[in-house]
Amino acid sequence: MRTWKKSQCNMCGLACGLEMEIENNEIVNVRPDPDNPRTKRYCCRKGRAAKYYQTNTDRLNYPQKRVGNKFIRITWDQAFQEIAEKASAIIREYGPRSFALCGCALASAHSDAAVAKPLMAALGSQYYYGPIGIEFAGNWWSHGKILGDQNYFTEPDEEKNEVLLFWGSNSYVSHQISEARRTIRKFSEDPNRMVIDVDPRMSETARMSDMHIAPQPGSDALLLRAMISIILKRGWQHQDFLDLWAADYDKIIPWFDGFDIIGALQVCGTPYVQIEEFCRILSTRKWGLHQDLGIFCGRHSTLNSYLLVILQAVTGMLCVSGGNIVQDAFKHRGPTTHEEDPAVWRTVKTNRFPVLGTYPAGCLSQEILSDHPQRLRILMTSRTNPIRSFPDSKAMKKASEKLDLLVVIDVCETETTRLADYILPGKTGYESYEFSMFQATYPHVTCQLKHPVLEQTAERKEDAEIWLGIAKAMGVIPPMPEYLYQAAEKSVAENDRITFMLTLSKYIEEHQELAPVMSLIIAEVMGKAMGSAARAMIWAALLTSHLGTTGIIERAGFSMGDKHKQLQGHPKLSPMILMDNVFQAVDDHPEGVVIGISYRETCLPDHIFHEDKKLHLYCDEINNYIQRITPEAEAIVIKGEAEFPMVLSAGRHSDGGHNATMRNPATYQYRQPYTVAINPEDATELNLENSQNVRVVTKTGSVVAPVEYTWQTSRGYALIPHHFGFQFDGKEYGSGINEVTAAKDMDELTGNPTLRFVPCRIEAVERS
Ligand SMILES: Nc1nc2c(c(=O)[nH]1)N[C@H]1C(S)=C(S)[C@@H](COP(=O)(O)OP(=O)(O)OC[C@H]3O[C@@H](n4cnc5c(=O)[nH]c(N)nc54)[C@H](O)[C@@H]3O)O[C@H]1N2
Ligand SMILES: Nc1nc2c(c(=O)[nH]1)N[C@H]1C(S)=C(S)[C@@H](COP(=O)(O)OP(=O)(O)OC[C@H]3O[C@@H](n4cnc5c(=O)[nH]c(N)nc54)[C@H](O)[C@@H]3O)O[C@H]1N2
Ligand code: SF4
Ligand SMILES: [Mo]
Repeated sequence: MRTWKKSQCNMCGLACGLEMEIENNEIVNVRPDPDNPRTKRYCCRKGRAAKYYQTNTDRLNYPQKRVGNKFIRITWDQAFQEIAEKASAIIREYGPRSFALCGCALASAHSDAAVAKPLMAALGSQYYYGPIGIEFAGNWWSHGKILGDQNYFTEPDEEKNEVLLFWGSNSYVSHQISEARRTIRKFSEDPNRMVIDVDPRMSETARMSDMHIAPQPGSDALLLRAMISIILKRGWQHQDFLDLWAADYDKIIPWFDGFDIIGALQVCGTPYVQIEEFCRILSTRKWGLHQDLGIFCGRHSTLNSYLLVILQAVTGMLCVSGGNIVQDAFKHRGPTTHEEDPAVWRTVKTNRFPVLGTYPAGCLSQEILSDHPQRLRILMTSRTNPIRSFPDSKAMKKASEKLDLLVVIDVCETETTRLADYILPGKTGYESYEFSMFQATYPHVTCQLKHPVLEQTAERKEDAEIWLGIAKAMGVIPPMPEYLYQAAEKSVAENDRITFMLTLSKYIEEHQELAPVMSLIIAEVMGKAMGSAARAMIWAALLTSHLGTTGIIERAGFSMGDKHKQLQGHPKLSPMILMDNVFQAVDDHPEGVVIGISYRETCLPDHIFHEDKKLHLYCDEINNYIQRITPEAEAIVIKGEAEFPMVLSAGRHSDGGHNATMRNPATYQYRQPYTVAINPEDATELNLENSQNVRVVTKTGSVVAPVEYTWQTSRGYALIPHHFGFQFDGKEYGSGINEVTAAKDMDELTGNPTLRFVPCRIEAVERS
């Protein structure tokens, strides 16, 4: 019998609602879920292809341990026990700085982080690595400086924007904004709205846009400095907004006053008239911005993200309805990192700080390979494949071999599992409970708990449960008393989880030393009662959500109801009673629920966290940095050098492939060939025929790929997709793009890797 079940895609940050048709415990059909309150009837072809992610010839079925060059099958108990003994011994000898955690999230599946991060903290370590340290760090740091909290960053208010601006993002292909293709088409077809794209090449998004600004790759900082200078010079800034909200507007004027606008735009290769018109539009219309890897992995990544916030402020479009807004997700990603705080660890070799708790990805191999006595020795990962996805794969491989202990949790065999000491098989998001923390669509705050749509047939466990198993074996939480399990079971049976919370709080009061691991205790005890640690974790996340005290939840129709009337005035318990009702609704509706409605009118004051309730536009780090962004200095790097005259975009998020998650070649064989895309004029100049093999050489290494002629890319700019360089069913597919990137090439301020600006040369490969 075939049945349709509700689910959610985990391939990109949008977490689109999916309906899956299941027959004989297999996904046979996928369609967008019309009942999903956030994504409605939308999903892209990657969501539709979910069955290729699920059904994989290289699936892992049982725990394995490396013995010599072979892996042998072991039991879960043996795996947990041995991992715990080895990790504990290493930490005892070398201290907690020897331990790092990595990954713990897919683009939109975050349940395992809720267990793994408290485990890391309980072991005394701060070292968390993940893709955040590849993409968002500079942007979050910038918002942290200006708004006062790294959790809140701006996105376009698509419902009300007049202009939708993409900067370094190819959203028509990569999505990343809600209902991307539908939204872009809507703006493009509406005579009163427009799409503007800033991208060196004629991407799919640029082709849909009404205005395409094509700066030289890597020249965005110059362009942004020139644009803000034009706006201020013309007196187009939104002075009322600045007077009302900015604490220190005067202090940033010197960054732009007297700047060589003409010289800068010449280096950018963008005509003055076009840029002036662009500035006029941004100063007179309601615009919203989506920035992505062209900025995050570009040159001057953090400075650019910072200047993009300044651009929003000077045009009065920062945190305002119709402009750029902040989505209120139901859970914070973590506490803001104050890097000046001496309690925040710097990496020992590279002296880097984290942003929102995440260290730069490029540091990982360097920190393992260093000979510092406090170097990293233990790495535990889930839901990531750092050998492929972190900069400099060769260094990552060497580092993995040097580690004393590498534990990898994955659903299938990968480049990283092959180097592990222990491989632990996870369930996919369709075999287990799962949730994403990126679930907002402005002004609606939504929440969806995925329920398993497939039965488990092999010896796999939910990721959150695996982390919990390691935590218990390491003694991070002691055995729990039976009465707590009973209280949890009763509370679940009676739909009254607050009573359990009261019992647990009392237990923690009596065992203060367990307060820091309370979330692990919930995962264990409530996880048992609910049949899933991940399900218990979303309950805990909702119960402690900061939204519980904002009124945002009540606006979506939720109340405390009749439960625990006698506790309803209690300042701590009232929000929990409210949020427990929200959990009930979320658990009852696997298609997702609108759990809150943000306040449009007060977006700005609601999201300024500085004590003076003002925007802090100035900071010393940017002041020092921006002085170096001059046409003369920038031209030298942007124009390239003789040995490496071209620029490689080391990665391209293209239609058929998805990072390294979508390994089954059936999904992209004809949509996403493994090529190096270059402009036909460059190809002619280099005397290259379409489809012939070339070697792309960078200072780190080289890869061989067939040439693809395309007018989509600009002169001097080559692109290789990053989905390749893997084995599937014993066969090799392409080369990993991080064979040619360098771990050391990272943003000066926050350490994002420079993956979209890799100087290279292209050589013909001799035909045999
Ligand atoms: N189909 C598909 N979709 C995906 C993914 C996938 O693998 N496949 N991955 C998902 C993930 S994890 C992410 S992070 C997103 C990424 O989504 P995107 O960031 O949209 O993906 P990219 O293809 O890297 O697009 C970056 C754009 O920036 C441009 N660019 C490069 N250098 C510069 C520069 O110096 N300045 C400017 N202004 N632009 C520049 C490039 O030409 C390119 O068009 O996609 C998500 N969606
Ligand atoms: N040079 C270069 N490098 C890049 C990029 C680039 O453009 N160029 N893009 C960067 C970006 S934006 C990102 S987001 C990263 C992505 O890189 P990673 O964080 O490494 O993510 P994926 O490549 O998607 O790999 C995810 C892994 O999780 C596994 N997996 C899938 N589902 C589950 C599950 O339910 N449980 C468990 N335990 N495992 C699961 C998959 O099998 C896969 O091995 O790569 C980055 N690296
Ligand atoms: S847009 Fe993202 S979340 Fe939605 S279906 Fe596509 S890959 Fe999945
Ligand atoms: Mo990403």
